[in-house]
Amino acid sequence: MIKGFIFDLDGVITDTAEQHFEAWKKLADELGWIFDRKVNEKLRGVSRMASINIIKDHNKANVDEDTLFHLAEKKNNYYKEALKELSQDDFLPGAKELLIHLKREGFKVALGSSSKNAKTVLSQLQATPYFDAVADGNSTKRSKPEPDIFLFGAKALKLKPEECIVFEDAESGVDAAKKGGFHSVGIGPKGRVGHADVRFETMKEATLFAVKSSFKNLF
Ligand code: B16
Ligand code: MG
Repeated sequence: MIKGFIFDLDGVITDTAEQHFEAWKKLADELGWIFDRKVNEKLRGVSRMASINIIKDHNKANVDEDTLFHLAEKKNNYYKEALKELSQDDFLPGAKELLIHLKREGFKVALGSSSKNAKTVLSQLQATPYFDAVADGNSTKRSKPEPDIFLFGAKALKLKPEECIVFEDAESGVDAAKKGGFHSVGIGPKGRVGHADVRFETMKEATLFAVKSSFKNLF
């Protein structure tokens, strides 16, 4: 029986991929590193430190852990500056409608994001009231594809994994949901989230009616 929903943030509720890209690009340009959209795609749902390691490895650069941490911090400052422009108009189409519908029907709702900026993003969107709990990049040590963030969210909702559906746009996020024993909805192309239990191309198609129809025996 489904009692709760756990939503990834970036790529599900809103899309700040462009702001992340611009911030990483600015840092990479300063360092003389190569960074393009193809590398950026590998960062979807990946934590900040794991992201900078991917970019560093792509450039075959030799950087110690301490410097790497400071570079990631620099990128984060660029990203945070861009977040100031985010507003309640920046929900992905369909996301706000689904959150309102879930509240109205009495489902419990948590956030399950790798981002350490998740609370700021929710606040900029004015989305904080739709969530009963927030699990983010500050909540657990291990990030996706480990299930820890979603398990933290489910625990905060006082629900078991099998009572929750996780919404994810990243391959590693769907892996994390499955590993934790959650039901999963993938948002995006088959090549990325085709391994989820159910997949929708965008959040627009993921209405509560469509979700209930896809998980018939669980409602
Ligand atoms: P931060 P999600 C993820 O958010 C982003 O998809 C990913 O690109 C980013 O590197 C990660 O958050 C960490 O973000 O630097 O703000 O801590 O999709 O898990 O909501
Ligand atoms: Mg995401």
